[in-house]
Amino acid sequence: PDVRIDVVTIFPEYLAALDLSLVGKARQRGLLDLRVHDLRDWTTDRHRTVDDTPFGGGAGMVMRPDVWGRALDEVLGAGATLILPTPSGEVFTQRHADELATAEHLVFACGRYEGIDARVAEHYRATGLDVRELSIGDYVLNGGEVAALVMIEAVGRLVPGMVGNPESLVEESHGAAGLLEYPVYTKPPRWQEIDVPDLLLSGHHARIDRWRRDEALRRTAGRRPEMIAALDGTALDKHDVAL
Ligand code: 6GU
Repeated sequence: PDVRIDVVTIFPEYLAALDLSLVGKARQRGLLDLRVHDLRDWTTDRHRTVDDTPFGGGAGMVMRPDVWGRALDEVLGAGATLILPTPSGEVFTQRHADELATAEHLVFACGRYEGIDARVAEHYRATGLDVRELSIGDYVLNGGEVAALVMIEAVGRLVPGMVGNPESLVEESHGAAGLLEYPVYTKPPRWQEIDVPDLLLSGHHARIDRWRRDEALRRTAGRRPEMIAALDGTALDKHDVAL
């Protein structure tokens, strides 16, 4: 396989969705070697304990570094990238997805409770591994499992051979243009008394391209003004709509 992904979690069933869709097909076709592990397999006590109370006090429980250490020592290989999904991480973007799609081996360590003892990230960084603490946005989830699903789908669809139509990788939101996508329409041409814009049925391809760019610009300015502010000086020209 071209790509190896391991996920370590106390809820392996949460990752069942990976058997479906593009990721599932890539696995069936042998492009992707994806394995999900139960962290409790590396516990040593009768109760299979993975957490304990925080030093310094405070609410909740913290995941123990010794259990994570035994798990990760076994799952990590020499060239692996270790991903720690955490709301305290850098915000995961398409740039991270593009970069991680070039890695040979990704290991996701999914924390629950108040997080994983900070020495885990520190230790594996000190061994020279690429360790990434990544958040999927500014809201709080109960654990890293759903975040890992999000990142695996974003990375997985970039793996060569996983997307049927290569054009769909080029022409998409957050792509090269740095704009949101234009609105799309299909049949029927009239639905709930709403018509598809006439121009799209006209066959005037140059005018359609112009209209789509203007709609993308208007939509981006309205919904994501910070993306317009981040465009470089060459991104807009005299033909574009005034924003
Ligand atoms: Cl990666 N984990 C958790 N628990 N909450 C999050 C998150 C990650 N990203 C956004 N919220």
